[in-house]
Amino acid sequence: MDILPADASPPPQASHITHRKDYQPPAWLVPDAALTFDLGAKRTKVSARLNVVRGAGPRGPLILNAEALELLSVSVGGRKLSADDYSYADDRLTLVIEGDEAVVETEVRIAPDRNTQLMGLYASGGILCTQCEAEGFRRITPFPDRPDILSRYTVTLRADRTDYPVLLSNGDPGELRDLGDGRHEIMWTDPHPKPCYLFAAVAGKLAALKDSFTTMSGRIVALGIWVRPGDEPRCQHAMRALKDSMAWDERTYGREYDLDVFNIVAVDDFNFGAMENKGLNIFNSKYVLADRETATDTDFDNIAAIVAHEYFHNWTGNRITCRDWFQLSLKEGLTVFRDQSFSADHGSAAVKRIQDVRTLRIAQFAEDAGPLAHSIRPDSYQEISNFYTSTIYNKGAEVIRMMATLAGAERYRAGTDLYFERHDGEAATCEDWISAIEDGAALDLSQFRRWYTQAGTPTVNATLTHDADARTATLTLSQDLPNVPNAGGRKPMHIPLKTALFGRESGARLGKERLIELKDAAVQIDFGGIEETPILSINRAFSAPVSVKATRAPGELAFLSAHDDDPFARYEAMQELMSDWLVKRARGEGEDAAAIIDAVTRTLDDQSLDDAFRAEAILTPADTLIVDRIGTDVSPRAVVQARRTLRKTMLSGAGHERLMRIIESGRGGSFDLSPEAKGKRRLRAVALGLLFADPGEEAIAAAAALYDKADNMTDRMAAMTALAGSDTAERVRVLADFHARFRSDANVIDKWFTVQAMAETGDPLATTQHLMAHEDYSASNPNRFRALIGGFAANMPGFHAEGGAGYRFLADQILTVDRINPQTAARFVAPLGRWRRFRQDDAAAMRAELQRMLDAPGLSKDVREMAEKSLA
Ligand code: 0A1
Ligand code: ZN
Repeated sequence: MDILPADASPPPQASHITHRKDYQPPAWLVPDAALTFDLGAKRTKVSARLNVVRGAGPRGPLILNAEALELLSVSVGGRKLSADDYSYADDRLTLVIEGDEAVVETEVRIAPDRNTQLMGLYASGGILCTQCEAEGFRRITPFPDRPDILSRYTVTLRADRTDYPVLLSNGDPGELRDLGDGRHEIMWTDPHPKPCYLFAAVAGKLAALKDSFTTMSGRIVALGIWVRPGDEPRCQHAMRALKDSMAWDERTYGREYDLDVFNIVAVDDFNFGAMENKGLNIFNSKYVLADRETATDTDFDNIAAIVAHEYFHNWTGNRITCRDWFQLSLKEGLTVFRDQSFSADHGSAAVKRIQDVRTLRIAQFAEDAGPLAHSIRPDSYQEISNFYTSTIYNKGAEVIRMMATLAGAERYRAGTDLYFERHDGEAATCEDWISAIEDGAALDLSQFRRWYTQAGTPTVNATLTHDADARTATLTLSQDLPNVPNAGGRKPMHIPLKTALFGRESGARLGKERLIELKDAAVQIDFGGIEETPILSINRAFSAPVSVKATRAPGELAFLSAHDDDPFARYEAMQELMSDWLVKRARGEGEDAAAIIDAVTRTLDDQSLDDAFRAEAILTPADTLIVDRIGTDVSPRAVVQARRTLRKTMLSGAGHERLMRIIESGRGGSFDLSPEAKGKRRLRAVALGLLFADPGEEAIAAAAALYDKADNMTDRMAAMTALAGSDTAERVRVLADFHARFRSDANVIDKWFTVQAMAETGDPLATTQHLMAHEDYSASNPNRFRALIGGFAANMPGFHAEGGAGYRFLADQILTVDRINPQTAARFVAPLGRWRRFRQDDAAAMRAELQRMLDAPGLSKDVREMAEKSLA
């Protein structure tokens, strides 16, 4: 693979800021685009014939984005232009066109095998594939690369028959024709006008798992999941998920598929999870291939969720796309909400909610409190690829969820029906969505709109008082909006809070759950007929993405952890108990853990709770959440120490025997993916993890046995993860065995790298550096880089080791990968951007690394934006 040496890198470009308020409709539209590809890994020729007509924007020349292209020819109206007739500079090809329409033809040459950024047309292990969102199409052919230009595509693919027997693109295929010279060709026609970021083409030696789906109106859709020959049987789970998704979208949103073909292709080199190209989704192979020997239950769940996500984009993203990239959450927030609902409907809804909230808090709350805070519809950006954030995706989904909560199921559906009716075939805005929901669901969202413009996580303060004589309770609520960068205003938000009261004596719920709509800065709400001391359960099911600070009497959290009938709230009470303890401990304040031990043992012994819930509830909160709670001047080492102490205390409180019983129970039965079976394995893994807070011989033997006898990857990984964190001979044996067993499977070897990079035993930095020298390590494969370097960045004691060596190491790795793949590099800056949280020495060392990156010659715009904003 070609990697430019440092001194050959282009000089840094001045950063350009794009503002939402500057949106102008396009000067030119492209109703039809005909593309012909003469494909080859070293050289590909792309010929384009575009019908262009003037659009509603200001009259001007036709400007085609063109990046990393070797321009061979340009013609307008059949006349070939000389170099004096056009300008090609700064990645733009500018043509002056006299009339109001024209036929523009271009020919360019590109080098897929030198495309290490994985944007545009690139090679992944012998397969040629494309990635165009957000601005990759301009690296394939000159084109006005913006999402509000919708074109009808015909695509001809020509390639060597032996190297590229399978040729795929969007829409419906024509006949495969032999060209007689060792090559063949096929034409794909997509009848649906689409933005160029949804274009896709794939060529390679691929085999498919095939199936079909009959839509609600009787259309028979041919389904194919294309993978390396031999891997077809490992696509069964993805295929099941695809068919479930198609049925679910018909049932739940009334949305039917609209082509005769739907293909998915898996590739090993991919910047993100997957991409929703029209009729031809391209996936990171990690989110397609699965069988019980190689995929964990989490992998299985992720595969189903991502297959669903990309499929659901067909309506929310493709049929209705985004007018500009500021509207990204229009498709992403909505589609995440849809995939979350799909997963909830196909498994344990409570556990799904708990997991989604955990992700939101770890990734998004941190982002929303830091230097990169932005609203879900930002006002400006530099590099659009840096804006595929947890805020756009996960907070965006929470905002949609709140609308659905406010409307109720039926009215929400009326709102979405109206949205599809109004905007099908258009490039729409977030405002279009909000208006459709307002009109269709009969809601007033005027204040609610602030969720789109204001950044930062609101805090809701809650105090409940009880007047025993009057038999009333009064709930006082207030909201604080944080002062974050790009806050976009700090006016009171419209916050839906599911709330209930419980009786301390009876343990029962007092009356029904209420949906309180907090709109004012502060408010009082009265509850009547409250005879016994009430206990407050608020933000049940996490009905709003806020932090709740409730004034609580001692014992209230323990009460809720035992009695709340909302599983999320019950889980939350346990997390709060543990978080309070950890925060105090990390600050050096002593605290008795009796209430936690009591809650943990009670939860473990409560057979009425399902296993997956019990596992989630006894997990200690992530270190990063404790860091965020403490807020400033945090000693990362003290947080790690506090967590270790708590886990040891929980272990001795719960007792080895109780945990051993859980580990042994239900093993050896036949494997299945039912929620019950998955729950058992999850609880077993969590119990084993807790046992390893202070592992004795028995624990080590149990883990080794679990590893050796495992008939599935979930158990095997649980055992290997536990052992990897211990300083034992079994650690060495099991890690070596795992590598030997799975050496030919890249996605499994990624796990092997991650487990070791995250292990807290020994010197994590030395372990990680040692692994970088392993023959299987490669910085140019994003999965492998994420597995090892991302694993290390998540290793608290390793990354935050005293003296700053972990920070220096991460910065070095970012600089290395920046030369290969700037988008991937930029995603690793965030851990250093958290410096404000930490003690002065740590913070200074983190800042120094951010500065060192900025001073490095040839730094990409992507990393520059992240590092600059992190320091600001
Ligand atoms: N739209 C995709 C996310 C995605 C974005 C950019 C990519 O390439 C750099 C790839 C995928 C989704 O939401 O799944
Ligand atoms: Zn998406």
